[in-house]
Amino acid sequence: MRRVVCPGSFDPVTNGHLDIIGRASRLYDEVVVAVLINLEKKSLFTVEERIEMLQAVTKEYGNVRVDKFHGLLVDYCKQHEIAAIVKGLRAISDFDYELQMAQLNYRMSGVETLFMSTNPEFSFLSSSRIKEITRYGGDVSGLVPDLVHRLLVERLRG
Ligand code: COD
Repeated sequence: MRRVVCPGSFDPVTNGHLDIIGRASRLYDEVVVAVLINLEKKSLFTVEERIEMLQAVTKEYGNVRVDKFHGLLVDYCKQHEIAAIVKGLRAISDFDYELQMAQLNYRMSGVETLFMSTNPEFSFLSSSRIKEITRYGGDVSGLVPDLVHRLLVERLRG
């Protein structure tokens, strides 16, 4: 079974994340979307809320499973027999950071990282910008799934 992981914070999932997950799901037998439990970082949505959103928006793919993890991603990969990490690359600024992580992860474990170039339609998207725009009354419809849009507006504008 060719199983890969798409890891992230997903606070919340955007159409950029979803594009990478969907494309990976067409290439591999199973895609595990793994949400990082990071107690040091303040998040808008709880890990459980993020998992529920991800499950709802990836349901149609059929071969995508959503899970959470803490600690090192490569330890999670070993425990779950995952041979590769799939990441989306937006710009040069992502590349420096992602290359270092990919090389460290390989050095630690032999787990490969595969990069997919972002769909240009979503290359400017990040969860933090989405939250900022929504908080100040901007419209992010079309940039996140409808369900996420509703929950964002509810949480940030009451
Ligand atoms: N288009 C395409 N892809 C995108 C877009 C977009 N618009 N936005 C994000 N992505 C992709 C990127 O590949 C990104 O890596 C991934 O989605 C997740 O994005 P975020 O912002 O939700 O998540 P991050 O960047 O906070 O996630 C970082 C990880 C959790 C992957 C990382 O910190 C990690 O692996 N942590 C575990 C601890 C560990 O193992 N550390 C050692 C590393 S060497």
